[in-house]
Amino acid sequence: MEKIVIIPTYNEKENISNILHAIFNLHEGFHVLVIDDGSPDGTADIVKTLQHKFPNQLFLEQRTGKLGLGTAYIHGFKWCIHNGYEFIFEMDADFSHNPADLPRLYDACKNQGADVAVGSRYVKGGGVVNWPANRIILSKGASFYTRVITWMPIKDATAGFVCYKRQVLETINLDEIRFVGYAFQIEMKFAAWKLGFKIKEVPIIFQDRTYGVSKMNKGIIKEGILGVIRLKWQSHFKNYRNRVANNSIGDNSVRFSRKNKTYAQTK
Ligand SMILES: Nc1nc2c(ncn2[C@@H]2O[C@H](COP(=O)(O)OP(=O)(O)OP(=O)(O)O)[C@@H](O)[C@H]2O)c(=O)[nH]1
Ligand SMILES: [Mg+2]
Repeated sequence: MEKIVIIPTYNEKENISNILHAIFNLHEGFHVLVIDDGSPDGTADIVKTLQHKFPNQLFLEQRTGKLGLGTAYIHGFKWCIHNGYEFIFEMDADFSHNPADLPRLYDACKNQGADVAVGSRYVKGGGVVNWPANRIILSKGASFYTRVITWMPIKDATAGFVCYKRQVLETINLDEIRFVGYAFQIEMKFAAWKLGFKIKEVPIIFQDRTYGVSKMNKGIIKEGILGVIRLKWQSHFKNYRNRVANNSIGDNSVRFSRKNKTYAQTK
């Protein structure tokens, strides 16, 4: 149980089969967990059919309605921890993230000392293809805004192509992660950074989706703008690290020294 890619889906019937084949055709040993939110277009049925072709590699969790990207990932993280995976990836279904980049994210965590590897559009070697100017401005603006407010040293704060070492997801109290859209991606990175984990940005080329429709909306943008300020506020005044650390995981629990604010792991 080494590595697994979580793919949240809502109405991705045009993409889901191709993206799954692209991952399994890498022959790099990636398993996949699809979290489908009751897609009316039958995405989950396509996954179920493919489970016969990829037994013990392809898993499906079905939820009853569109409950949001953030909660889909939290559900997936808990499932992957429970099932013993060591490297847990986030990836979109729409080919914006190139499956061929998965091994580089894995390598950054496995061999280069990263706890979190972020597929980044805004570091040297990264980029965006086919995105309309307004989406680029929104995305770059969100990352810049996040850096100015939080001081988190990450160029692509909203990135959704990520590899987490298991320990990171075990250490974060996932029940305290509240946001749903881009703010969820920022919140996860912020929590990992505040807990002292090493985050490495790996350059990727991001492509706009060719098939299917965007689930982006104004609520997601609003959540991001207000959410970043809330994160910063909490991290100052509400002992953020104690709240966001998982203190209920027995031997692996994380304890904080209030005095010097560093954390130590107990074995
Ligand atoms: N399970 C689940 N998946 C979702 C939900 N919203 C979006 N997704 C999936 O999350 C991934 C990212 O969503 P996208 O619509 O591509 O969002 P985006 O990448 O920000 O925007 P576009 O690329 O412009 O469409 C895709 O695989 C979607 O199918 C949701 O509420 N639940
Ligand atoms: Mg997309």
